[in-house]
Amino acid sequence: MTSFAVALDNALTTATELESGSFPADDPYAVQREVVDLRLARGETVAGVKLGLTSKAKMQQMGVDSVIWGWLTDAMRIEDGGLLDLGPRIHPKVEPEVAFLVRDGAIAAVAPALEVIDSRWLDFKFTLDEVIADNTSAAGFVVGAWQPLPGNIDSLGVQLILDGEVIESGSTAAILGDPREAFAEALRLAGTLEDDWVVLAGAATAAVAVGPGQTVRVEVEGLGSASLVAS
Ligand code: OOG
Repeated sequence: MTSFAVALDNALTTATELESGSFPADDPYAVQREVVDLRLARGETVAGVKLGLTSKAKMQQMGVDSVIWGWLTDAMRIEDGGLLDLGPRIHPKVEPEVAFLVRDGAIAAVAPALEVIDSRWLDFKFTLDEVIADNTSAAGFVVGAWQPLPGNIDSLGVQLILDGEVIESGSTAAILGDPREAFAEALRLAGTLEDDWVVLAGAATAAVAVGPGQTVRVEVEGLGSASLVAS
């Protein structure tokens, strides 16, 4: 176990930040795996994988320019309409996404989804290697009702709604031109995708900070919505 992984895990469990530049990472995905293994050792199980920085909006917001991926665990799952407990978080943000359900290595269904990201790096300022080591900021996710994959999955309107007000809007086209591309990338990067895993395709818009008492909802044209309440 590297001291880098231990420091990231400590930042996660104590909701404290690390400063960019504090650790060298020769192989950031190996550090990420160690960070996830520490979670699994505490009894969490793998629930799927997530893609990050699949949209230009996110690449610009974060100042990095390549697709990254990380692991989702069961402890990150928030039921649709459920509570996001801010207590153990540092500076959570929410992103509107679509989720895919895996069956036989392929897409079995799609749903509107929210991802909660909570970088363990101070002020969300990190290098590409640092955000990869930090399991790509993964902190939580909400998946709405599963639907059959529509033919126009590459051109659905997406809205992020904070306390009833639309604050970000975009299209599933922002996700690598077609969110199915994100699924293909996830399969390529993870090597294998297991039945019933969730694949989060990456944000369709920039991320938005969420605070106590706020309700966040994603609406994806034709697919419905999913929400959480921060407390
Ligand atoms: C990195 C994770 C970004 C996405 O969907 O683009 C991400 C970050 O912005 O902290 O998950």
